[in-house]
Amino acid sequence: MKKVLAIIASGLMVAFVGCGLLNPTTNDDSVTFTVGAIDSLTISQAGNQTKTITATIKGENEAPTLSSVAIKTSADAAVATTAIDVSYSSPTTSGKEITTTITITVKPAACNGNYKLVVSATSGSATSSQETAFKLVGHDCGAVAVDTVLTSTTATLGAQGSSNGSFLDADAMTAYLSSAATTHQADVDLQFGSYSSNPTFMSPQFAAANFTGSVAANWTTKNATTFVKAPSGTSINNLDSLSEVRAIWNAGTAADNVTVALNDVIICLTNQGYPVAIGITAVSGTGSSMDLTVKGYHR
Ligand SMILES: [Ca+2]
Repeated sequence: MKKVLAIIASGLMVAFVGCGLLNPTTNDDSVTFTVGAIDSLTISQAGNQTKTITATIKGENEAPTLSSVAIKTSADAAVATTAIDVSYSSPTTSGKEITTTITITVKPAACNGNYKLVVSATSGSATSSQETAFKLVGHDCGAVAVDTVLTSTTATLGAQGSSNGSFLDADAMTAYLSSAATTHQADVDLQFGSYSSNPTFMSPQFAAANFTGSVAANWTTKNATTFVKAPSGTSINNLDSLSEVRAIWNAGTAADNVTVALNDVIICLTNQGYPVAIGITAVSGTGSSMDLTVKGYHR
């Protein structure tokens, strides 16, 4: 019977501790947060994207201490720093308020989805967190692994005087003649033509401004595509993984137009944010009548 009473007594003790009756706290410490909006960020396969916001944190009775700044998924899972990294400046204090600048770095390996920035601070006996939701777009890891094996597709491109299409959606490696290209202008990544007497890949934005007679001049969406020419000797047949294509992109200098010749490999950063490798595998005709056979490694 004594043992039973002892168990009941210890149970009551736990209950009192749980209710805080043995150690009452009566203060009005609290923390309030003002954190900038993040909204939507775009993942680029060309490199890191950063977003900088300001967080101001106020303590009711004393300046708070910033205890942590972290990125989590909307389901509270941790996020690898190889995908999304976060850093913050040493907070400045003004009265009972601190301010810090938070930098979120979205890396090519990040995946589309819903995330949140979690800022935690302590003031006196109060510890609180503030969650700021944001969304990442531009890299569907469900459909495309980070280092995916790319698909090879061949297309024919013609300069402005050719009967073959001058416009290419590199994401699908689909060539379009002018009227179809106008229909698909949001997807078109480049125009091929004889520019300044050189066979040239041009972004629709560059063509619209500089290439006389380009239908892109009348488009409402003129993609600002950029290109990197692979080092001489690069074979298009060796570029069947996204990491290989990305490595050439990262090592090069991007431009909105690039001259092309037989056996060249051009990395094109598409409107979808992906680098696509395009190899010139055959050339026929000259000048404004030139036709190219191109082989692209794309998603
Ligand atoms: Ca495209």
